[in-house]
Amino acid sequence: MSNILNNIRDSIVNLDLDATINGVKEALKNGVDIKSIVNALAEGMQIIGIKYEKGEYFISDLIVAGEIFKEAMSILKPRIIESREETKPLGRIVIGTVYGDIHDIGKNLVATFLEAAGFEVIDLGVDVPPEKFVEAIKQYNPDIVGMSALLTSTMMHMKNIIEAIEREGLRNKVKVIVGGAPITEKFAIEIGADAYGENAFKAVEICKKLIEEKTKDLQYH
Ligand code: B12
Repeated sequence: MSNILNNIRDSIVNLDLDATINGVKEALKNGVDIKSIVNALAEGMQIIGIKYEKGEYFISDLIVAGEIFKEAMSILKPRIIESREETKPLGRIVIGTVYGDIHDIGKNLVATFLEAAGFEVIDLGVDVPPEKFVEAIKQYNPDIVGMSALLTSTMMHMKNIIEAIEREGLRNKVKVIVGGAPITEKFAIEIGADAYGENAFKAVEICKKLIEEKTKDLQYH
């Protein structure tokens, strides 16, 4: 089993689309759980990031890796959605990658797993400015706002977005969860977010807790 997963990880690291896709199909055929397959792909992406940092890979390689990841996810996504736990939405979440940042693989993964867990997800896409988050809160009245950032140069934008939400008097209406490779729990607290999610699986767990907290908040106010 771990052999199949190592193959998937190595295939994406080698930027081999066919081998990655075949690996994912083989894993599914052998009954490997989806979480492990996604983890193997994500681990591969991390290795690719390290290779890029070392100058072994170039930006074009990152683009190819991103495409391979998306292809692999297109096979997994229907299965993830099929395994949906709930029928009645658990809550509504608006999610987006902050402005200046176009990384969306992690954000999409979080959105997919939240959907599978029974959340209604409104995805604002990438490069999302504060006004768009504010508008979306007014339009959709979500329980949770999720923000993703992959660059150290864009992570501070999360603070600006939270401040914009505050300025519009909407901060008490939503819980804010942040995530992305450079984000930490400490950073999340510093910028005034309610929660930090390390990965797509944790994101689901934490969003469920945030909904519980929100229900309690409403009881006391
Ligand atoms: C693929 C990739 C790209 C692709 C993105 C394709 C796409 N559609 O997303 C492309 C080629 C476009 C790209 C471009 C750039 N990239 Co890039 N990229 C990556 C790479 C290799 C992988 C990212 C990824 O998809 N990981 C896989 C996913 C599954 O993991 P994840 O994103 O971390 O998400 C998980 C968690 O973080 C969390 N999470 C994520 N979002 C959220 C949100 C919420 C609410 C929650 C709860 C959780 C959560 O859950 C996710 C799932 O488990 C990383 C390396 C790395 N280590 O991250 C570099 C990396 C992020 N890129 C980097 C750089 C420098 C760039 C460029 C500036 C390069 C350039 N010179 O142009 C540009 C910037 C473009 C821009 N303005 O955004 C640097 C950032 C360095 C820094 N300190 O800021 C990295 C770290 C590479 C490196 N080691 O140097 N990149």
